[in-house]
Amino acid sequence: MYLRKLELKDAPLMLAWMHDKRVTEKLRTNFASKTLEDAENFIRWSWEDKDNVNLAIASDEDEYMGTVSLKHIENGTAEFAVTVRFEAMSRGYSWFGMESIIDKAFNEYGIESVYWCVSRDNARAVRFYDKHNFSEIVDLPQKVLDRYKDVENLKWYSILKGDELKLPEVVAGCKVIRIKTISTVDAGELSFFEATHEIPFDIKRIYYISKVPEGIRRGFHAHKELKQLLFCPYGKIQLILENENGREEIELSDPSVGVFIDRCTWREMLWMEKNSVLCVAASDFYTEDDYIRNYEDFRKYMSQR
Ligand code: T46
Repeated sequence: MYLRKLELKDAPLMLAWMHDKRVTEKLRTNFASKTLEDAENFIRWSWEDKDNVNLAIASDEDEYMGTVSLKHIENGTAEFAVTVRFEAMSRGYSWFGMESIIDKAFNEYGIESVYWCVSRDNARAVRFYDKHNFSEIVDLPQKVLDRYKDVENLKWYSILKGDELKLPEVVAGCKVIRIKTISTVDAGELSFFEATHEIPFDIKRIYYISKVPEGIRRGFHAHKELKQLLFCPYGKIQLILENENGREEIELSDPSVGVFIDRCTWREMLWMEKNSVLCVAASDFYTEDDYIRNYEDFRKYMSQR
């Protein structure tokens, strides 16, 4: 996936989400009346506009998946916004769009501070931004607040140039760990962990999953007893975990980050970039008896514990 200029060929898919209630229900603008011509005009306008940046989030196959924006660019600040098609939701496109445009804001457009807001009723979005340690802001310029004067219950966030996009510390109760990493000037880095020193189980098996096309999902099972450390030494993989703590996702794209799954947890893995590699250190040998491969069985198993 990558960011690129909006193109006229994106207009039909842009119009499709504008008419899709599943996408627009939480948006302030009423998109239902928009036409194909409106979408095309927005795209043409995006090429000329100096106060706003609107880019397409595209799949590896160059299909338009959504729009990510920096709006009202002035005095080194900009407002961030993202909208993705229903088909692109929970597939890592929004997060990718956000990360990429914030990177561009700071490194290409000379912006020092990016801000945005979300309804406090949108619990999933609030939890997502809180978990990534974005700062809540309370003292916004009146000019910005005036744009939202008819909207109540908003939570405002910001990120400043120099702040790191932080990883959450846990995903669905599973610990996110930093794998020790030694960087070499101009010669990459080396990451390592040592059995029992860094991870709290004896490693009996290591396996890795490779040569997976972009957009493919694997997993769809839980383990009853197996403990595992999952990490992605190359590429980008979204890991979706579900257990008694809820259903949450994390993007694995940094070779020095791993997730330790130490409890019965339903998992799904989405290959966000082709050829990404998922490596797993496991506490036991392979045994099919430890798998719960049916989601209803997993729910039942969890409720009986
Ligand atoms: C997990 C996620 C992250 C073996 O014969 N030995 C092994 O060590 C493993 C891991 C798998 N297999 C066989 C079982 C299946 O016939 O390889 C085939 C593919 O396994 P599966 O469909 O379970 O692959 P994924 O990618 O859905 O899940 C794997 C692991 O199985 C699982 O433990 O947590 O990766």
